Amino acid sequence: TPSELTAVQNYIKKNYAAINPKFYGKAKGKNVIVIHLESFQQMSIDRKINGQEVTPFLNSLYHSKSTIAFDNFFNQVGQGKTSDAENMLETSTFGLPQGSLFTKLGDDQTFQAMPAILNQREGYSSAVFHGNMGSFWNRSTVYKRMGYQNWISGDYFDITGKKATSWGLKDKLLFHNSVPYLERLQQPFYAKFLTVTNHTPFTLDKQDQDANFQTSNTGSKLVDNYFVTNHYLDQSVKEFFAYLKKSGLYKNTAVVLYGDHYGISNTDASYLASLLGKNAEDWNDLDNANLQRVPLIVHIPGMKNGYIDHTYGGEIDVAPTLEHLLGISTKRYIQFGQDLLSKNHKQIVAFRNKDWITPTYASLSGRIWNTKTGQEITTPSKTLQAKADKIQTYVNKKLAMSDNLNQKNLLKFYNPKDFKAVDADYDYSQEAT
Ligand code: GP9
Ligand code: MN
Repeated sequence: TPSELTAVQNYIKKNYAAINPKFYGKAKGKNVIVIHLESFQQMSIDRKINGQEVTPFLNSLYHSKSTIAFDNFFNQVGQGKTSDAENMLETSTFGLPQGSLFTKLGDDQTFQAMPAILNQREGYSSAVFHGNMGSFWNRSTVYKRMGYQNWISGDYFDITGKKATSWGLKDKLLFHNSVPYLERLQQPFYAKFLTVTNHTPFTLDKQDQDANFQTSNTGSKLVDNYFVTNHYLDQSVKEFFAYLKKSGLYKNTAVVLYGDHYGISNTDASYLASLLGKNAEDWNDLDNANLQRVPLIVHIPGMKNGYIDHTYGGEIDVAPTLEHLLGISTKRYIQFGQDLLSKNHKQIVAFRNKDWITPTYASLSGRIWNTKTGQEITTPSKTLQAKADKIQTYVNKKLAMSDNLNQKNLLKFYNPKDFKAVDADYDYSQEAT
């Protein structure tokens, strides 16, 4: 009901983190390309195996002076996995406590999402490119409701034989075969590429493997294969950047790269111990939580004061961060995240299961850890317990507010300034293009 909406609005008003004038509008007017790095974890960045970098190209982007990268950026997905990550990035609201918002609510949900906001505020066109069939995760319906003008899915591409894995068109082909569609987009555009080759079980045909890259020998085939598909993903992004430069698009385009969630689950994570300089026998919950870091790399050609930012944040924070970089104010929207570049960012990362992590402490299944020392605090002092309780209340409230908004579709009642409701009247069939 509208009164429930008022409660959310009041909460959001208090949650708002002011813009940072140093970065506001840094990417104004540029095209935006978001590259969703499937299952790609921060621990692979700068990782060397047998003396060789796993992802040399991503590493070069990560350290570029034209990049703001985040090394304490966490995935916050629940059971909706990729679709939860997408939902957070597009809307700055959480996925659901159970299941995928895309599939459970997508058919009649009201979204106030990036494609519509960028279109209405700055005249952006929009498109998603992905090598799996259009109906997966209910995308064909959800994207319309988010205001995506074009949805170039596996239904458009030849995905027969060795051109695809079981998750869809291989990444190198996805980038390559998308070019004719990308070049037809009116600029500025907001385009998202969802990669798939680095998806469990991380199998890759010999012909696509780099004979010069020798992977790990951890005792887990899954882990060893993970680095092989990491490396392939890296090469595919490198090839895409080469195209962007050659076509001239590069100069006018901000590229945002992020990992959606872990590739190596907690069951296999201890096999990473030796690579990470740890003892497998001592592997603990905090080690697992630390591995929930995924990259967020914001590359803005022409920018010279890039750096690696240590702010603790997560996927919920991307939309306000990106909008502010584009010079689009966000105060009027219902967003649960905060601009990562804001001086007022709270640095409390809420996981979907109500666990949380901050630069000093973490709470995992009800146990408290010191994030700095890596030790569990088995008997917290009164002061620390009070502090942890306060953070827990904050986390619970944030998730509950988001769930209330989404489960009751409250945005249907909300009319932000100058926002025209999306009419979802897009034709995604091949014939339409
Ligand atoms: C499917 C791909 C993978 O199209 O996006 O989704 P996931 O299994 O990671 O949720
Ligand atoms: Mn995924």
